[in-house]
Amino acid sequence: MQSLTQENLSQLKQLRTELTRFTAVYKFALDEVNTKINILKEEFSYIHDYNPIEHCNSRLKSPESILKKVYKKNIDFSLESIKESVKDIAGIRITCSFKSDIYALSDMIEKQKDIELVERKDYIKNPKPNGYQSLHLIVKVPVFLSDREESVCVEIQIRTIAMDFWASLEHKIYYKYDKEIPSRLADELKAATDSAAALDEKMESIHNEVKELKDERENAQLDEVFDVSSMTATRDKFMQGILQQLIEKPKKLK
Ligand code: 0O2
Repeated sequence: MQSLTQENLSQLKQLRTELTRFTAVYKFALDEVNTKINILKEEFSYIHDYNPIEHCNSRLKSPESILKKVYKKNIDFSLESIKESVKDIAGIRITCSFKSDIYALSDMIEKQKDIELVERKDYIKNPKPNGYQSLHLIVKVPVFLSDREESVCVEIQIRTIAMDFWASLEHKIYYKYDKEIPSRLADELKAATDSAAALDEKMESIHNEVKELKDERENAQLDEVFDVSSMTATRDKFMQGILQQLIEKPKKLK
């Protein structure tokens, strides 16, 4: 890595200040996507009796880590090139209970009219060599400012609780060993990702079985309420009552 000159350093300082201003628009984009996710979450809680969203966290990349990425990717030190090349300045991570929820949720997000899908990386269907699994979407959302409209990138990572557990542990190990994970640990991590995937499969199949039982029970209850034969019997009884009254009334008049 080449050392920084005095000129580079003062350029960096200036860029850092500019970056703080620059990231404000990403915060607004994050707010917009967070609102969308919260609406979905609340709609699910009010209307459906099941919520696919377990947790949702968001973060803005700090100016320091944006600069690190710029340096690592050898990008021009200009806001225009950063905007073009660093797509995860605004990031949202959503954890779902089950794998099918991830795809259902990403469909709901992708279908929204004001969302433009820029990139979709499916590390669930194609896990990374280390075992990392997650669905990554890079979307653009419009941000309406006082004097202009900007289309801003937000990275959305969607994964199950098990995938998230694995990724945060791997992340800690990765930094603990300064990105050089000993091969024994790397193998164990790889085995752990298979166990996490098996757990996801098992939990989802149990969930589906429980759902089927619940649906069957609800259908049986509905059948009872709307039982045709008992409805016919009630109607017949009602009609008989009216007939009886009609027959008895003239008698009383006599
Ligand atoms: P941070 O601090 O979490 O933001 P990019 O560098 O984003 O332009 P890349 O690497 O192809 O291009 O993007 P990718 O594969 O979509 O990964 C982006 C983010 O996914 C990473 O952001 C991590 O958050 C997460 N991620 C990707 N691979 C792994 C992995 O193997 N393990 C874990 N734990 N997380 C992963 P950053 O910027 O690397 O870090």
